[in-house]
Amino acid sequence: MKLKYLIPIACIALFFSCSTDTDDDPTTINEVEGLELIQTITNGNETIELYNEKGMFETGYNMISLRIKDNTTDTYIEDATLSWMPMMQMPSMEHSCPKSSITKASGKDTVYEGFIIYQMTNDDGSGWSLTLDYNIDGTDYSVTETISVMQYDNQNSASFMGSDDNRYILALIEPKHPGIAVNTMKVGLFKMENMMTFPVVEDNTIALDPRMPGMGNHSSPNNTDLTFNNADNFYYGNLSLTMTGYWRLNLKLLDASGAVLKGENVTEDNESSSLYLELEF
Ligand SMILES: [Cu+2]
Repeated sequence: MKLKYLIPIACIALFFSCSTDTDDDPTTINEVEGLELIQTITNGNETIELYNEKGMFETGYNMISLRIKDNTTDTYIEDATLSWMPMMQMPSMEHSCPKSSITKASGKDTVYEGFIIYQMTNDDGSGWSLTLDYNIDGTDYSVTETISVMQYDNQNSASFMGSDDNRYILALIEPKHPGIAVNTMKVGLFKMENMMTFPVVEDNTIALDPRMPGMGNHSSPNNTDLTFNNADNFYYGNLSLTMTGYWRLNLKLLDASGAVLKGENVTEDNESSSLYLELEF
């Protein structure tokens, strides 16, 4: 056959093969696009993949995406149920940390997601393990694997004793990308009921006073205190950042009756609250 006939045939063949791939084959859609692999955990016939934006666990709030691969068929399982238990082994005891349940990521076929808030770690990232329990087609599976949790640069979470003798864990979730603006500030607040149980604390107030210690400890206008949102169980307020640099977000935790559980006002004589989070941009 002459070349002038072959070229159109080749083009038509290419067109059909391409359009077929994108329309019908779900494996060409990358459901973890933009995420970095943290770790894979193999358990018999399944491999569990853990992802987040940075490809590593760090102290503070971690949003985590998971997939379960069936190693026999090399496909991702779409109808599993999962739960998890992070554990830190310390010299004298072991404890867990605040975590969400694991749910199917909205609009995704193969991705599940949830969050874990690591309140501490060892200098070399050691100490933590993650147990994953999952059910596929009525059969239960469980696997435990060592994980690394690195220390985040700034104080993005705080673990403290309240004046009511309860231990609390507070974690900064937003702003993830702060700007010179009034930013939405989102935090999670949990009570350490025991070594394993960290329920959400509802209906408290978190007073906010951001300061720049490197610049005469100046504040910023139009901040608002954080209040509880029962739609998603997090606290929200307005965080005003007037310039780039290091900010100390001085906080005061008040219970539903207005009693101070932790933190102090920033004054001429007291440049920082004992309860604070840090932010640098
Ligand atoms: Cu610990």
